[in-house]
Amino acid sequence: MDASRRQVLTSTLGAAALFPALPPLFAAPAAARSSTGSPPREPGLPGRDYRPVVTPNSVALPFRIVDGVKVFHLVAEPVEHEFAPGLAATCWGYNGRVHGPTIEAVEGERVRIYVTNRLDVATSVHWHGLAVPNGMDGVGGLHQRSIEPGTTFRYEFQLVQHGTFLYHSHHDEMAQMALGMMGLFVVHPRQPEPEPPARDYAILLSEWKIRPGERRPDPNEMADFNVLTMNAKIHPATQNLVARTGERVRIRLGNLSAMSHHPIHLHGHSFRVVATDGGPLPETNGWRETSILVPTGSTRTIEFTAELPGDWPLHCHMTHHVMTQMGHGIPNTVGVDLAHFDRALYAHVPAYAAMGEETGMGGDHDALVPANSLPMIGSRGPFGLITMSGMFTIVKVRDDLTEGVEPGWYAHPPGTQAVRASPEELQRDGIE
Ligand SMILES: [Cu+2]
Repeated sequence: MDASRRQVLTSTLGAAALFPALPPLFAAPAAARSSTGSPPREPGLPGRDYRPVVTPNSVALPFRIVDGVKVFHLVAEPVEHEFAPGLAATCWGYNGRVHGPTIEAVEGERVRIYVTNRLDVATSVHWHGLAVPNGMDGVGGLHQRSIEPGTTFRYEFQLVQHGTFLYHSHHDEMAQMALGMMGLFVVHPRQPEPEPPARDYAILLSEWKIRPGERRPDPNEMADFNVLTMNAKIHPATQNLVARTGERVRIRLGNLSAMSHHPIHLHGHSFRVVATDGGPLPETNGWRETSILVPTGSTRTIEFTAELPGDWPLHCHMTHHVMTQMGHGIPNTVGVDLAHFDRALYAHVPAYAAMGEETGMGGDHDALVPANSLPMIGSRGPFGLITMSGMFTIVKVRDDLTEGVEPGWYAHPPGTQAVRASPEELQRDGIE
């Protein structure tokens, strides 16, 4: 961090003189250094100074500009939230949403964020990854008095960097984050990118414990999470991402799960990691990936060119993270003749669905489940059951797209789809 940036952060006369020449080891990266400066720059406007990100299943937090300061208002409150049709819970979020709306701003500008607490317990908000004056860092008890119910606190700071960051409760974190109190904080560069990607998406990963039939996420769970979400939705409620063939796509991935790191995998394409919540990565970083581990408490921003038309899954590669509620804690029935069990169990557990049976996994998706819960797996695809749910969405790449219109399922050109082999071709190729 160089002297000018430190001065912005401390607003203390003479701070620059105290640190006239920091050793290179502690120098800020060029991108951050170029963004410093006082006084604050004028507020950036969407469409003029930046192109807003798309947060699937969510929205941007509105703002107003007062005397050159961008003013936001977050309201912490209970929210009835639907994870997917059939599963809803009483969560805690911001401004009527779980998670909170995405905060978007531009580096150099000054933001003032009011936080009103409409919960019946105290809270605070931390700005994850942002270099702010210490007293704005939001850890209740350490940096500030906690925000008591019915009161409004003011956070105010200058944005001295750009990138993908997060905000979340930093008071009774285990409970409040488990109930949903988090959101994305995207800071656009002051100098617009010379070649911005055609698509810019942001996805926040999180995990929950909601026992079938219950209305409240359980914050005490520390291992066996059963609802794994992208922007607080589980497939098939996750909104698809779309791109035209040949377009460059950016996806900002953040993770604020309680206990899990998520290797997010993209089918059909490889991507480059271009930034973390610590800053941009050098363009000379040519290491390409098809899965990127997003540790909890971090962001990873990836970019790729949508080269192949189709419906390409984007999902966590932990197989239990693309399952949902009913996939946990069941007996191992693989290879067992379940005929007797089925008759006996249905009498007591209507939701029971035997794995591998026609009535269970891979079979009838609409088997009865308890009230306010989801089946173990999946959703209906164009060719039957998609046995993934949870932390799963689809990147729909098309040669032709109409903006704002869901493109539907991909139509595979003749001869480009796996099909059941005919006896003739099996014989031709010597397959027994
Ligand atoms: Cu995962």
